[in-house]
Amino acid sequence: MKTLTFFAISLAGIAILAAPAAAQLGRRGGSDRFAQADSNGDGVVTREEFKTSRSARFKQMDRNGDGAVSRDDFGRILKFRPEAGQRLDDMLAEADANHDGSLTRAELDHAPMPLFDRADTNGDSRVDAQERAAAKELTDNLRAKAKR
Ligand SMILES: [Ca+2]
Ligand SMILES: [Ca+2]
Ligand SMILES: [Ca+2]
Repeated sequence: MKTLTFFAISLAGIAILAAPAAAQLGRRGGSDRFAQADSNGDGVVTREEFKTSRSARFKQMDRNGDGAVSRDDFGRILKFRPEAGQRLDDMLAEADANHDGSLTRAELDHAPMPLFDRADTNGDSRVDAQERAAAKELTDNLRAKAKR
């Protein structure tokens, strides 16, 4: 009975992770980050919106609520969902300033936003539909090249 309960809990954990992961699956780490960040749906993502969305993702990933995102938050889930581990690695690579494998909120708040900066080609701290499309094309091209 005990193992069954544990299994149920694991499944629940996976389901929680699966929802955002599924939303990201189409274009992992690419333009969907902007779609998610566009909280007022006007097609333009401001730096603030992007930052807020990243912070929400942090909250979601800090599953044990200790104020930092690390492998501790995922534990055995990484075995079942390698893409969750990929997302974790991406986030750490982007923002873990002291490279200790644990991303604190302070680190996140001061982390650069290379994805945003690359997309914001005219540097007005807003990524509009056109810039988003261009960024997407660039990502798609890179991906196509990588496949060759
Ligand atoms: Ca944590
Ligand atoms: Ca750190
Ligand atoms: Ca812009």
